[in-house]
Parts: sequence; C-alpha cells; structure tokens
Amino acid sequence: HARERTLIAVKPDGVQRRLIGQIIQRFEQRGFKLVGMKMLQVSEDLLSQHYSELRAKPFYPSLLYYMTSGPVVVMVWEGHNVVQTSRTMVGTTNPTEAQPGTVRGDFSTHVSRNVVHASDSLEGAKREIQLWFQGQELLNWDCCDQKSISE
Ligand code: YYY
Ligand code: MG
Repeated sequence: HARERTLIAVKPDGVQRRLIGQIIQRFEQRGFKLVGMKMLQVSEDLLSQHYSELRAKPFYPSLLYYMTSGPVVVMVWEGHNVVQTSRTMVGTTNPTEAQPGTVRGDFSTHVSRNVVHASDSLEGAKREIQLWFQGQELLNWDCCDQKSISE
C-alpha cells in the first residue's frame, strides 16, 4: 500500500564517487517520498546485524571492511510497492548482470562495489529500518502531489 517503506543506502563507494544526488533523484522522480535520511560512519556492530545472514559467506570479511571504509547515506523511502520497485530500480546484486537504467547497471561494474543497498522484502525492510533509525528520525509528512501519485 501507499505507506510501505524501504531502506536504501548509498554505500561508501557511492559517496566517494559523488553519486548521492543522482541516486536520491531517481527515487524522487519515480514518485516515492523521503521520510528519513542521515549520513554516518557505520560501526562493525551495526553492519554485522545488517548483514547477519551473510556471516558465513567467503566475501563477508571484505564486505565488512568496505562498508566501514567511509561514510554511507542511509534513507527510508515510502510509497506504493516501494520495496519491490526499489529492487528493480537498483538492479541485480552483481552489476555484471544489471540492466542499463538501473543504479547498479549505470554506475558499477563489480559486485564488491555495487553502490547501493536496498531492502529485499517487506520483513527485511522493517527489520533494517528499525536497525538503522530511531522512531523519531522518521517523519510523517504530506506530499502535496500525493493524490497524483497513488490512490
Ligand atoms: O541485497 P543485495 O545487496 O543485492 O545482495 P546480498 O546478497 O544481500 O549481498 C549483500 C552485499 O554483499 C552485496 O550488495 C554485495 C556483497 N556481495 C559480494 O561482495 N559478493 C558476492 N558474491 C555477493 C554479495
Ligand atoms: Mg540483500
């Protein structure tokens, strides 16, 4: 429904490469509403919770190292079907397969530097939003064009 929310993050490579604005623009122009945003240096503790399912993967140590190598920008976007639509906008995990027109398909070449994070399910989004944000950091506000964007 229209109040669905997801967590999107510009990873350290995206910040270093000055892609924050272009990534925000894609979600704004699609018609989603930004309800929370901050820049932070992620702790290993937060990241190990965020990627808890990947702990046993061979790439996990380098993922941890890269994700804590510099600031990230983390956002919560709201709107109709935002979880699934964001995944489509972001593109496949491996940029080698990502379609042009997706964030990863337009801005990245290698799975270890794929520029953005997007929650992969409703449950995942709920868990990640709670992990990254305090309740009062998320704003309920009315977009003046909301009636032109969804029912
Ligand atoms: O959700 P998504 O980011 O598309 O992929 P995940 O399977 O959750 O993996 C998280 C993260 O781990 C991925 O964005 C890059 C990194 N990674 C990697 O470095 N090498 C892999 N073979 C798979 C994932
Ligand atoms: Mg994932």
